[in-house]
Amino acid sequence: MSIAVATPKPPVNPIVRHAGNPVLSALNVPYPSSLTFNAGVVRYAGRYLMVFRNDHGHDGCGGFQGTNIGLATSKDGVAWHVEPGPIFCEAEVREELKKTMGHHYDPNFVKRIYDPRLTVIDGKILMCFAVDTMHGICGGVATTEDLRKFKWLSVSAPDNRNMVLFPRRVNGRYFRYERPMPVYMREHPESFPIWCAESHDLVFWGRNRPVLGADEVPYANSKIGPAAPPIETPKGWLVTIHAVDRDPAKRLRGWEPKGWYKTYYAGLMLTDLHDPSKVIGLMRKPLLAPQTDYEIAGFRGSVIFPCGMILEDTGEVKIYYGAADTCVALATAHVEDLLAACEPIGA
Ligand code: BMA
Repeated sequence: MSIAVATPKPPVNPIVRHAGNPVLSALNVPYPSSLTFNAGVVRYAGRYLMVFRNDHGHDGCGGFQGTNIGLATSKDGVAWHVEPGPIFCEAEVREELKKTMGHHYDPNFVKRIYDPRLTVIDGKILMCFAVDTMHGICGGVATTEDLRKFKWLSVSAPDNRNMVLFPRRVNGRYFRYERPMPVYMREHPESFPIWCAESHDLVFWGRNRPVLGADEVPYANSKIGPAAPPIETPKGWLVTIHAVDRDPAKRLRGWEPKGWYKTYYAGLMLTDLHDPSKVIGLMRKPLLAPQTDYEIAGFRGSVIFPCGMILEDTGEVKIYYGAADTCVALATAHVEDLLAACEPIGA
């Protein structure tokens, strides 16, 4: 009689939440802070650097004073020390935008910047961010030597955000994913896809084209967007996405006064190394679905919003995500497991 031996299957969901989550919250911030989330992270000059969105002065009823950007540093990517003051405030946003827009600038133009993502290209730190303006939401790219002073390189036309830069040029050009959100000509409201754009100098962006549609992501019925800047592997660019399931019949936990009914998942895709507009693999289930208390309860409950991803020399991948629009959490996986989780597309 032969005994059947089960062949081990690759892990269905290869990711593990850090036991000490959240790794950063308003409690760690030594200046006014209500919500500390959506953080870009890079490894730079022997340290980990995190820029995070800091919403301050929330009154608990949805009103708040403003948003600035904070900086935290770490030796291991797990324990973080927050610098004494914010690195980018509303006043600086207005100044930089004035320079970028010239005589088209209106003092009421900008409201705030938020959701920063970091990328190191050729040893230089670049930051992408969203800007809320009187004309709509725009996406910006800035460069900085020291994370104290920023030079704005470009601000997109509205409505666009969630820009993430690739860590190197592809076919000689800088590359980014982005998520425009035009509402006209759309069959389903908020069904926004991920797009890409290319640039010779990080200032002028063109060759815009769609990459992945919300309808291609099985667990999304609404918008999707790029999450953390992509990491390079021999098999392709590994890219986290966020994906939204919108159900107005649901009232999810949280203290968003308008009512909150959108679940944000983290997802994963693999794109072609030589043509990142081409998706070659997709994880059919969420990489992370809200399940822990810090992901389910907060300002907007059931939100997972990655903005940072680091590939360590050991093959460990650290993924930093905003949880419930309230704090920053960390999850880890092995790069090979992440690659195995992406089902081939168009093979
Ligand atoms: C998105 C952005 C993010 C936010 C997320 C969940 O549309 O506004 O800043 O984290 O919604 O509320």
